[in-house]
Amino acid sequence: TRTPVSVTVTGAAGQIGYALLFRIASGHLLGADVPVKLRLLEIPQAVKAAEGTAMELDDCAFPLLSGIDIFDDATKAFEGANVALLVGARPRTKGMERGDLLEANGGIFRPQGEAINAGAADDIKVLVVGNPANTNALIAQQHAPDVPAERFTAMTRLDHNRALAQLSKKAGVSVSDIKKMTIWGNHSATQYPDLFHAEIGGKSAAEVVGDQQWLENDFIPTVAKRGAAIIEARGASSAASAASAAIDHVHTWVNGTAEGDWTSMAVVSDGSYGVPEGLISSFPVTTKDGEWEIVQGLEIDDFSRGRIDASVQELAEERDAVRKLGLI
Ligand code: NAX
Repeated sequence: TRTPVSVTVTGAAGQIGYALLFRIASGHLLGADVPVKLRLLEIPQAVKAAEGTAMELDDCAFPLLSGIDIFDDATKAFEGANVALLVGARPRTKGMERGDLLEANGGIFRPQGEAINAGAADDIKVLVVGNPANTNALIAQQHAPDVPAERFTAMTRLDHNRALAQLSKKAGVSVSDIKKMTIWGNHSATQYPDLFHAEIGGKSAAEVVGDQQWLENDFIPTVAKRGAAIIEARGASSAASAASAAIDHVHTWVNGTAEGDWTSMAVVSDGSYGVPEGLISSFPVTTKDGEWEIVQGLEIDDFSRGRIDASVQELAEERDAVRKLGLI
């Protein structure tokens, strides 16, 4: 039998954690033949709640789950980790300025980056879910100098999946009929879901829909503001859909994108498409053998250029702000 893969999950007692852990343990993260060991990280006040979730995980008797350890210390939690899902973060509360938010999260993601650097397995893959996800990933990455930068990614797969769902409804096709969806930029309201390169039956989705009004005034804002709409309706932020997207992100990264398709991941820029090198920005990527590659050579028209630049500008401002705070 295979050696279990160690998966560290932070914020394990939170609502995304609750939706995520059971799917990891049942084999959806890595595959139905891959045993997993869970390492849960929580703050001391939430360790008891994490223990409760661990009891329920035990009670599922998942054949692939070979153990659960719970920590309130990052260094221990990331020891030997092959996959790290950084979900726990400091949410923005009333009266908090952006600087306060970035600083509070720097206090979480800096030590976690250091802990990953110190003790994670050589093949560590990191997905940051906790917001502001792209910049939290940048902070962690900057404090893990011995880990290849490309192992740090942030999640825009939920935005990607939201875009697939909205387009499938509008075009009256199944989500599996849609290929090459892209989210560009930041996981924030400035993100740019791109229908010009997305395809339905091999044709540009923007052409198939043929409704620029809808694309600009309905589709883009609906996808970009979906998180707020969920909070408004549910009284709580997206949890199961976020967990599902995290599963998709890692599964695709490890198992590869399909021929003729790609996915969206926020990854360290190499300067492609005018995105400054080093920023963790969402791109169209293909994956193979556990590595990602930014899709090259796409033509970017003026409309898309403006949208991508605006979101990337926001990322550059966030990076400058965390630099000024001495967090990177
Ligand atoms: P919850 O508040 O339910 O859970 C967060 C958990 O993290 C809590 O149990 C808390 O004790 C724990 N935590 C805080 N600091 C920690 C630390 N230093 N180490 C370990 N654990 C720590 O939030 P939840 O709804 O689960 O959301 C988690 C994060 O995901 C939030 O930052 C949220 O904004 C972000 N999201 C990101 C999305 C994305 O697409 N990238 C979408 C969904 C979600 O909004």
